[in-house]
Amino acid sequence: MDKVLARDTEGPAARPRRRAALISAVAGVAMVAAAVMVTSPSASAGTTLGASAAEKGRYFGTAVAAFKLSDSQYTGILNREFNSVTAENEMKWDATEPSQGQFNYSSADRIVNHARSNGMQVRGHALAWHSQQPGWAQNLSGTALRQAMLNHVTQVATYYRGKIYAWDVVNEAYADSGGGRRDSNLQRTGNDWIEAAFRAARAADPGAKLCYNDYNTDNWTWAKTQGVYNMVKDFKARGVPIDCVGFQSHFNSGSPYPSNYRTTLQSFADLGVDVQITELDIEGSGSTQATTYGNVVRDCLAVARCTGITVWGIRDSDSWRASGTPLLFDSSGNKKQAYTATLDALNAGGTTTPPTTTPPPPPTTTPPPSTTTPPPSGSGCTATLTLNQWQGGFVTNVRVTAGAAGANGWTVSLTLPSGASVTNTWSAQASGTSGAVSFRNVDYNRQLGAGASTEFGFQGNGTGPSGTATCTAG
Ligand code: 9MR
Repeated sequence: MDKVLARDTEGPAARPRRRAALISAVAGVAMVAAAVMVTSPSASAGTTLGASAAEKGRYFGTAVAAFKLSDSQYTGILNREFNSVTAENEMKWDATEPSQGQFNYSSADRIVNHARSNGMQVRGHALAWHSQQPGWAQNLSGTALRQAMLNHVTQVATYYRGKIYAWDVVNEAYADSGGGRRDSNLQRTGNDWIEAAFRAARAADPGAKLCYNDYNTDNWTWAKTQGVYNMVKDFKARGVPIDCVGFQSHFNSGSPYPSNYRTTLQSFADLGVDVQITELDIEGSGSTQATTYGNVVRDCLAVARCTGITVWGIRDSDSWRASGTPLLFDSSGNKKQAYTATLDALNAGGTTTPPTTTPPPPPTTTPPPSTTTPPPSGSGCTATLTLNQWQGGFVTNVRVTAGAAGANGWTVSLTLPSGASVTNTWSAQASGTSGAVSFRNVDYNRQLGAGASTEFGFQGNGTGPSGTATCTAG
């Protein structure tokens, strides 16, 4: 972070926006930003979205399209109102790695350079996603796809190391209904693909906050929201490096702003992650739309760990849903009622205490098993269970370790406590859901070298198993 701070405060272009640049550079150390804000009040404070949000220790951002940066009306509003940007498409896999191993950052760099020279921070979007994959990745599967995805995460996060406030490491991995994972080529590489992506991102850029980002996770009662919540809870319990959850918040009549939105934000925050509103747009017009924008802002300000809001475009004509006029500026660049309601809500926000953000922990490697069962001396394997239990449910992670002869295939068998049942398994094939159950390797983790290990896991209802289980090699 030191290097970033020095870079951000040095250049002449950065000076006019020094306060915002500092916020950007010390995003992980909000108290410093607060001190700067207190000692150097600006005449523009509270008259723009970015300035007003900064007074509350938060950012106000927008999605930006690189090709629009030559539109002076567009950049005029961007530079005046916003202190954070997200590349609308330019950092996606198809844009940054159009051919395998050949990286192209030209469009993304235009956005990052514009942001940095105007004192704005950058949200990175998105490293691993089932959509907008280049054709070559769409044609991969299994280990080849897993390795390609991890390489992509590593390369892109390394290239932008020190310049990104928060990365959407994984985007939209949950199914629209049912609360489980979305089927995708990435999901088919093994349920642990998400945590593998987070670990790779942390190793590549330890200073960036690492987010999981999704849509239709705003309503606390929806199964999808609960599915993501349980994943984050499990990640926190097991030390998977996740720092934040992004709520896209594309609201319309089919997916309306829910009255329990604040509950959702607070509940996730209570897991020990920041929450961010990452792609906000609200279809509608006039006072109804304005009121909803105000409600969203008030909800974010009410949650200490809601660190910022990003709208998904500047003018209605810039929106992916332009006909729904969902943004804060009309197609001529005029401020809408929604803009005024947003600014008023920001200015009225109760607290001036910025969220206290803890710096992300150092890079983590795969956590060791909770008990140290030595690998078997010859053929065979061992299985060590780590249980994350909560009221009514559990996640058990299993570390399989091969003996000195290695393993070409493995099966873990155990007996679940009475009343428990398995609802979801990753990185293994389950047989049975209650009583005596077994888990067989899948393709990518079938072969284990001498003493090597792999992890799989399962989720269930009731009381989960812990300790050790029987492991059979072959
Ligand atoms: O706004 C983006 C649009 O220009 C692209 O055509 C589209 C392609 O998938 O992606 C849009 O942005 C999406 C974002 O990356 C992820 N969440 C949903 C957004 C709206 O579709």
